[in-house]
Amino acid sequence: MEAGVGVATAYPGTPSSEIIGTLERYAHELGVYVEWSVNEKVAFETAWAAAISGVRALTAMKHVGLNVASDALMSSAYTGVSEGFVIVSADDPSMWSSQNEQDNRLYGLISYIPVFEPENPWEAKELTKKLFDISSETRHPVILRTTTRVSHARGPVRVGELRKIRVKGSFKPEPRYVLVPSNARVNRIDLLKRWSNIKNVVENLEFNKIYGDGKVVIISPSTSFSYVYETIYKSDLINKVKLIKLSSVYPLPENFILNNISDAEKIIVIEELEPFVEMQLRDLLNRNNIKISLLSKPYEYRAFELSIGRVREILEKILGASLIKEVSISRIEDKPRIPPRPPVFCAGCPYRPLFFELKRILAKERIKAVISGDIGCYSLAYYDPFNMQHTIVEMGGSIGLGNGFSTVLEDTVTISIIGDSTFFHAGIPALINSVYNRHPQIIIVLDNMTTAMTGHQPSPSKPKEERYIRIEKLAESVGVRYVATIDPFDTEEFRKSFLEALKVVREEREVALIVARRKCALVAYWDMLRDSVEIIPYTIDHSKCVGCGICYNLFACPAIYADKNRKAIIDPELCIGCGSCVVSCPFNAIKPIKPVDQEILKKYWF
Ligand SMILES: Cc1ncc(C[n+]2csc(CCOP(=O)(O)OP(=O)(O)O)c2C)c(N)n1
Repeated sequence: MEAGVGVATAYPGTPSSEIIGTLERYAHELGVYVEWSVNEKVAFETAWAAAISGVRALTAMKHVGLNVASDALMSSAYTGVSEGFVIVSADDPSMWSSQNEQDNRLYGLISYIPVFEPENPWEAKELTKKLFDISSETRHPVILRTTTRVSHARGPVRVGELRKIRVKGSFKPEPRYVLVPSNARVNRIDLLKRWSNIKNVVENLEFNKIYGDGKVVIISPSTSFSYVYETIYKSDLINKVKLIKLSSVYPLPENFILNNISDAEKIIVIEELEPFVEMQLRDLLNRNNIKISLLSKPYEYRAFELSIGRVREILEKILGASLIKEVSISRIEDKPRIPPRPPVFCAGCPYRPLFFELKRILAKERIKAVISGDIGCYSLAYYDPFNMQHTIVEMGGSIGLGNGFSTVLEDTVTISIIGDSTFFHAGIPALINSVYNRHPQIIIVLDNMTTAMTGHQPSPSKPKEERYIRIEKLAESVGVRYVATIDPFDTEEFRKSFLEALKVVREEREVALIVARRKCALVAYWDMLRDSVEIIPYTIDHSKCVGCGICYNLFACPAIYADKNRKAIIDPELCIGCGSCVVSCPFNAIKPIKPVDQEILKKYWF
């Protein structure tokens, strides 16, 4: 807001989602256009178009999101921009919430887009503001790369003047926006010229800083710097080593570094993940024929986050234990132990009865199936007691891999399972492929009308000003042979549809798609609380319960547990009155504590 951003777009993904989520709250008041786009590529393109039309723009995504947007990223360096364009890549070392821990600084290298890293919340704000200016001045996009520790940290910031926000721009047609080969070649030369300008700009970046002095120089990018600083400070080494903190990691501020290493005996680079700064530094020393020894962190430290403890280990290994005094770190072991809890579907989650029934159908009908799963809350079905996904690779990968499985696996039914947001994000092209190239698979779209896993951002199936997109209509329009819509709580209906779909896949060798639609339980619950609707919990009739354990072991709602005689008990504090567990009991022992008005429930759950 202080930089005057006019258009901000994103597709959610931890640890990036809070950026647009926060801006969204003030968007209306400030007149900023904020959008949750359908995927990262679309988010990128929307913001990029604004920036080439003279409107300051920001797009934010998690690290793997930049893979989805990477085609656009590459071209954006060729077109350049006419106003500031900041691309936020929120990386996730240690994979707290991700399928890999790729180091997106490397994207700078391949795309010729400069990469900057903030150290803490204060710097994240100030640096972002600065990057808008750098991008405007150099007419080039920039990447702000954060990591989970920075993204999820809280710290004081000083709020500055808000800049006037411009949301409307103008587009001046120029050949550089038309990347046919003849123009792209001109752009390539122009890109290299802009790059040499960017190299000059980073030399004077005030966020690159020097601390302490000594013949040992430690160079560390901002996202790792805090660990290094604290380790050195606590080891009383602050006056024996010189620390160079880098916020501009690509390109490096070469002269700034050269000036500060002139009397160094040793240089150590400490950075999380890949030796990205180190590689560039080796090249810098080589080119300048400088013979200072450059020491790397041991190979195994490429994986996972750094910490004060790990930085100390690295320094001990490189410098010898004697130099490093015992650093006092509060260890996890000192903290109170929290009982381990397996990851489970929430009470009331519509996915539970669906996976429960699917498991029953596959067992009863003796169906050999490969279950091609996807990324979302439903990924939890991989765990006990459901064990219902054989692959989970990347968003949209369910139907995508399903195309291949159904081609090469004999006597095996391919079942692809995907959520609504993931379907819109990357499932549609894979669906079209499976229809056009005839890959018979049963696709189950779990439509809870939200992007639940990342914090309930909108999905196109959630009504927005009465506008929404119906997955079944889309499937019909591309020629899916069998389309059905069911309520996942209605296990009978699901079983019927599934068996019909199975026939289509087996006998007609065509694609079948089932939309299982019911609101995310948390959304329904919050709406009921907001409207002060009474939640009527369920209970167990112990005269009927035989202690078979199906409800707490196989249906596995966290609100149900066993007493010492193995009989089930429902915790009224955790039960949200959904009633989905009723179908799990062969003895009809589960019932509400008083009559439930189904009409009221319908209003909140659909
Ligand atoms: C390329 C990419 N972008 C974003 C994410 C983060 N992410 C994980 S699951 C998910 C969407 C989940 O929504 P949906 O498919 O509707 O399932 P739900 O969580 O609602 O069950 C997102 C955005 C990711 N893993 N990969």
